[in-house]
Amino acid sequence: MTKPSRREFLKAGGLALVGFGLAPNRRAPLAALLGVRPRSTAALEVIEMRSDALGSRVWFDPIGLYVEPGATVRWIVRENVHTATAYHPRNDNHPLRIPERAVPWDSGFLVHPGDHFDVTLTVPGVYDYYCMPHEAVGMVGRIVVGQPLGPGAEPFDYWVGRPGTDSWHHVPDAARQSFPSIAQILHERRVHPAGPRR
Ligand SMILES: [Cu+2]
Repeated sequence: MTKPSRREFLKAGGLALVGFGLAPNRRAPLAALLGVRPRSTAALEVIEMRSDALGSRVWFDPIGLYVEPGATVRWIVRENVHTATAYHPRNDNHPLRIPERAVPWDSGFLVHPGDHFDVTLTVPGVYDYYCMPHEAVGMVGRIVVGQPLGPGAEPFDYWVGRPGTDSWHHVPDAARQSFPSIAQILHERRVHPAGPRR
């Protein structure tokens, strides 16, 4: 399917150039440009930070996302005030739930609709993140980058009893219940929040 349509596209481009009266030697580079695929710009995936009018329901949408390594994820505020914060001890002693070699992020408070924060994810693995003011009510999300690897693929309490983890906080119950499974993310690629949150 793609080959004939691309040929048609080139043909159309060539005709258009003739129509503009360009000299033949000007045609080649332009036609080549038309034939070349758009330069591989890494994907940008958008996650919305949502809330109902009263602020009694808050959520990320999608709550589960699969991306290829190198993709950039953008969190953008639609309503209310939120953060996008990686599960990492550097973020207020949260347990490590992103790959060991990945750089943790914390957006800080995003307060106006349209405010956004970008992170480029290069290390394969599972990345769990939360919203600082809303983690306790289950505003969390999960991204799988390439492969379901690393601490984020472990059970929530995998670290209990390991040296250096005494100060780590447990993932709150509401958050545990909100995370989509890795299997569902791999299957659906974009997982939207279930039930009344939509
Ligand atoms: Cu929030």
